[in-house]
Amino acid sequence: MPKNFYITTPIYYPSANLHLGHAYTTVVADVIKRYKKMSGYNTYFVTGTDEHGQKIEKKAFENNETPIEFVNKQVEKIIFLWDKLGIQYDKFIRTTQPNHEKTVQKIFTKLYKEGLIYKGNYDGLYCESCEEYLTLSNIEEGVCKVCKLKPIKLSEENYYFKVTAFKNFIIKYLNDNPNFVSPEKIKKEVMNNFLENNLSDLSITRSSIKWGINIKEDDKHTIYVWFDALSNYLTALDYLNDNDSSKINLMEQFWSDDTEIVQFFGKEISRFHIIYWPSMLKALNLRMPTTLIAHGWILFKDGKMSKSRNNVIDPLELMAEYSRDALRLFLTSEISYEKDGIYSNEIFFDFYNNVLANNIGNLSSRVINMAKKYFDSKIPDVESIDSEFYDLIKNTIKKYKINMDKFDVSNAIKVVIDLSKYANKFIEETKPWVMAKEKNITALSKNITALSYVNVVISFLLSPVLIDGTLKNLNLFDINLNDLSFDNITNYKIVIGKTIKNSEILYQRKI
Ligand code: ME8
Repeated sequence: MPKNFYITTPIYYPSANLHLGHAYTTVVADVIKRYKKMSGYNTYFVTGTDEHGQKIEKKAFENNETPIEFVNKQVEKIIFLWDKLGIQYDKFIRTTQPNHEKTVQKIFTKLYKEGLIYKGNYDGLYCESCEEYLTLSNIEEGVCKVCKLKPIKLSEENYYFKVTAFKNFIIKYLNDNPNFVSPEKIKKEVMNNFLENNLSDLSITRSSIKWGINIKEDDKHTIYVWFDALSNYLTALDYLNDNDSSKINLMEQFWSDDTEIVQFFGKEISRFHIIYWPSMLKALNLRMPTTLIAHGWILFKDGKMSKSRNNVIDPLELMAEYSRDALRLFLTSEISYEKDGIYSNEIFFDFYNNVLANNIGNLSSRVINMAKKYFDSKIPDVESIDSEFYDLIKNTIKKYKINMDKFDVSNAIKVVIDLSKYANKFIEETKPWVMAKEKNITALSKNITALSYVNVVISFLLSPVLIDGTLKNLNLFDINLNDLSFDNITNYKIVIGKTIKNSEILYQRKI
């Protein structure tokens, strides 16, 4: 039976157009999903939009629109962006969808009845941009540490979720399950700064905000965005939604004990995902995710790229200039999730030329041209290929899988890029044109077969990333991606007898 795999991104605020940072999270999740599918898993990938709250209400007002008119337009743009980027999500969840809203009300009622939600008063500071109550540890020089905007003063009656009741459980769970949160540094930060000190119950309703989900228990209150938003990971699986019994039960399939559940998000929302989210799950008697991955930020040399700082890069523009493959490869290989990554137009330009045009694309066209010239485009049948080269290829496949299975996408891709560099060097060193001149047909045959094979391996391993180029390249080598698997890719004979088509420039060099 195939195993199940569930992956999520944060659901993004549609308050402004999404930028390269959002594209980063979504592309990495997409690549992981595609890799898991390639490895034989049943996969489910959820992304979506977080549409309630003060910030959206304000934006809609500024645009002379009702909140729902405003978010509908924004969501259309986001879906367009994901489509352009080739994101294969299985469910796009919107927090304004009736099923989501009803389930959030049910969750509230359930926890309220169990005494895990109670009424109280809040008096303090609030960051409108982050939709978050701030404690002193969130403030630096009078502004919110994350978005650098000034918080407002708030005093209101709220319902609270008893997070403190789960403090010991969460601490023990984090200690007993070293792979639950990655990277380790973030886990420690959340433990030290929030969990072991400063933990208080979470305010989960507002009486001052109209644009939110009403609660059945008190018509003055709407649900606070984070409680609403975190629930999406369950409502996307139709949790507590038993209207349609003919549908497959997604909760049974993708929140079951043997499902691998991976949740990917930026480090600034670690506290919500590492403390509040597991507390909600425990309160609902549901299992914990397998791994929570808090990734770093894409920065400019002088600071974070963010909507609130108005310094964003539009992924659509980069795709129009360089192709979606280029953007997908850049985001997944250049930016490692353990650290922040720097973006600049020059870095992207150099990356494109060095890695895609001069390395991966160049390798393919060199091999195709040589096969055409020396073997009339038919890949020769040989008894063996250079054993050192063959070992290196097999080792690359192994390392790629080890890294991917740890969700270390950037290192997985880097080993494939290294293989491509090595293959180009192999051509320089073995000089097939000299073999041809000396009529050393045996050596030349082995060489061209090995180089065709390495090309196919590179395309297969990069197929979750280079979604257009690898299909094109495999097609040139007369191979169908669906016929390749981790079982047959380790055998060089898969290319023997194939007739190569005419070369095509996969990634045009930029000047
Ligand atoms: O926080 N670098 O939504 P949001 C890398 N609605 N990733 C970045 C980034 C950057 N510079 N900027 C944004 C919210 N991101 C909530 C989430 S989930 C239950 C609710 C990515 O629109 C990163 O994944 O502010 C980050 O966590 C997310 O976008 C924040 O998106």
